[in-house]
Amino acid sequence: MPANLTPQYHEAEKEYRQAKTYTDKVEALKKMLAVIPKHKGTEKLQADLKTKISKLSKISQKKSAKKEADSLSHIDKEGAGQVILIGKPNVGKSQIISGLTNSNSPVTPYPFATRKPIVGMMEFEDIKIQLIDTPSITKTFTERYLFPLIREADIVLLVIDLTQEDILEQVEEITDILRDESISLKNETGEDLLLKKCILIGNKNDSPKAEMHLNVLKELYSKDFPDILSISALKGNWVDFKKQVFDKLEVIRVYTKQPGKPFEKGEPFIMKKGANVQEVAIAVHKDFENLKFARLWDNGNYSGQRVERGYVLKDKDILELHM
Ligand SMILES: Nc1nc2c(ncn2[C@@H]2O[C@H](COP(=O)(O)OP(=O)(O)OP(=O)(O)O)[C@@H](O)[C@H]2O)c(=O)[nH]1
Ligand SMILES: [Mg+2]
Repeated sequence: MPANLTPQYHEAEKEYRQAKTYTDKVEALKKMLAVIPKHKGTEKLQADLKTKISKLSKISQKKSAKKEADSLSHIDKEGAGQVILIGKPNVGKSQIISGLTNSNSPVTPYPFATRKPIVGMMEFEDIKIQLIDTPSITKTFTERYLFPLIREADIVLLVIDLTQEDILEQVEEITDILRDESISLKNETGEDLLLKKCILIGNKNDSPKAEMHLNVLKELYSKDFPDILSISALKGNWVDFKKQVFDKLEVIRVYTKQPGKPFEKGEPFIMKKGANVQEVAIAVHKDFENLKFARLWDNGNYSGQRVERGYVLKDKDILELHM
């Protein structure tokens, strides 16, 4: 029996042939199926269309799931450094992000409220530091994309709930899970281990039991974690927190000044601790590769004296570059 296909069908088929993505192909196939004349002569064709739709839908779903996982496993760095907060459920990671940034990360009394990484910018003096809130990590389930995110971040904040009796397990569970992925948060050496700079954050220090638990943490872990800090994200006492995060990033701020003009404070250049005059000059502009000399102002010893290219800079130094 002839199929007697209609112009609408041919139109949809053309769309199918021209479709570039699996999603578009599936859409076109569905249109073909909708407009195909329904009679005996097209039964085989209808069945073929259904099979194709089912096959291509599966591929398309797989592709978009992979795409999503890929897109979650990287976050572009912004500001003076990228800081990732991790921990077991309900320890207060989202409370920290909400207290310090403009991001609205849901804070809830029940666990697993955070389902996707959430990025916010924390202000510290005249710079901004990027914080990432993450879905909780547990033995039973951990999002795979968290591992590349942790690897890429500049520092890790391991957040512990000081109100709970299981503070040691909280640390061990997370460090074990990361170790299985060759990531170490502890102050140790090990072949093939990626050592991450980490601050152990004991949260909820507004609660009565917190102090005792903090002391236990310090006693047992001060070797593994040279930086242990207790906070109350609820109360929002952020001064030490911000300073400690900045220090741990091990960056310095260097300002520049135009020759012959008074200093006007602009955006600082963020450099790795240990950077010298030449490195800052190149960061300012590649033409400064041929730097002749520089003058330095700091809050102590220098007020415009010449410094060598190899001079190692400190946080808040002001440089005047001469070509
Ligand atoms: N007392 C006290 N409670 C806090 C503090 N910080 C957070 N909380 C409470 O702890 C609960 C969990 O906080 P969240 O910020 O949602 O915890 P989370 O680590 O993001 O947890 P999930 O994303 O849901 O796994 C909420 O009820 C908060 O109000 C704190 O410093 N003190
Ligand atoms: Mg959360």
